[in-house]
Amino acid sequence: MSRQYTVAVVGATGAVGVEMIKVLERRNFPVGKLVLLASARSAGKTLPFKGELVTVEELTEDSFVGVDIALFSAGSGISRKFAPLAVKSGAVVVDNSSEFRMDPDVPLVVPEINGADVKLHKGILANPNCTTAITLMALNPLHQAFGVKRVIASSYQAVSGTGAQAIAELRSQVEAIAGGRPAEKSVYPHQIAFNVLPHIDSFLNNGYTKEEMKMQNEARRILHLPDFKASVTCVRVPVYRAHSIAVTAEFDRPVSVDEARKVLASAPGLELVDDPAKNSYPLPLYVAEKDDCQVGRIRIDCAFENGLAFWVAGDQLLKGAALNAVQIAELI
Ligand code: NAP
Ligand code: 3JN
Repeated sequence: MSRQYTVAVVGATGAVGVEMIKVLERRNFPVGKLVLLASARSAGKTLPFKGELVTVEELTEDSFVGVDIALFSAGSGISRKFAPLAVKSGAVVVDNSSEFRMDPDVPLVVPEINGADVKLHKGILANPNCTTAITLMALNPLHQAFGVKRVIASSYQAVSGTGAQAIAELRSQVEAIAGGRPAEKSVYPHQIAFNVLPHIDSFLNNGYTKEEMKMQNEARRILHLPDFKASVTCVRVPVYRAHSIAVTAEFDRPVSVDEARKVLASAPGLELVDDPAKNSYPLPLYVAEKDDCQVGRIRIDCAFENGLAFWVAGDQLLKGAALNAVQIAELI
């Protein structure tokens, strides 16, 4: 019998954690034992896995005894404290937070792009930011063909990117407004229903947000391109699930729409959905719950030299988080 692993999911009750459990089951990951960890608030709750109910335990310093692989998605603070403890206990950690993404000792991996980097790990591997991962699924094949120089992009990010409470906030605001009641807000600084917020994560001194700078910083590591430049505006939209990104990329070499389509059509983990005459282009509503990202609206950019504009969408809970993390675990 092939080896079975004890796998822990940290943040098991969250928007990402729940998807991790489903992805482990769906991809038939060799899980001998599943350990579900969350805060004390969730201890005793049960979640389904392979036809059985697994009880959630409170995360403590002793949680990782006997754990082979720990998938973390409970935010940076939890990763900072508990990922090194998990490694000390003998586990390999795949972390979804930004805590270790820029650490040179921690590979930052999208398996379809730089899967070979996993072998450089010293116990912790990092999953990129979801908007970055989805953008690079389309940008990297184009980069391999034409050599990317720089990018200008705007994101349209679903509320599930903020977590379970934000999904509930959009739902309750929509219901309140439809019922003629005032919309109450607690997660976002403004009403999200019937609105768009050009504000994701905290603002930095340069005027960008942290979320916006992740694209440039993380892409440099994933693409192994230290001079890559990206100017990004991240926007929260009242969509439940799946992020979309409008990208203009400038390349070293001339590009054509036909060549770009050919390259994108054969890229792993990516589906070409690009027939504007038939109103066919990627939409968050239809890419939600799919493993593959989708790319379309491919056109020669009319402002940049050797420029191409395109639209890419993907389920950020899957390729942007749970699926990518399990793919990394499969590689190790
Ligand atoms: P979420 O829905 O708010 O879930 C947070 C999870 O963390 C819950 O399971 C929560 O447990 C757990 N947690 C919170 N405080 C804890 C504590 N003190 N001890 C143990 N567990 C604790 O958030 P999410 O959307 O799943 O995102 C989680 C993290 O994944 C983010 O912070 C981010 O770093 C990363 N990420 C998210 C996305 C995305 O699209 N959502 C994409 C990429 C990366 P309780 O239920 O017990 O509170
Ligand atoms: O807001 C989104 O759509 C994605 C959110 C990602 C996120 C949320 C809280 C903390 C991150 C992330 O993965 O970059 C973090 C983090 O910095 O760890």
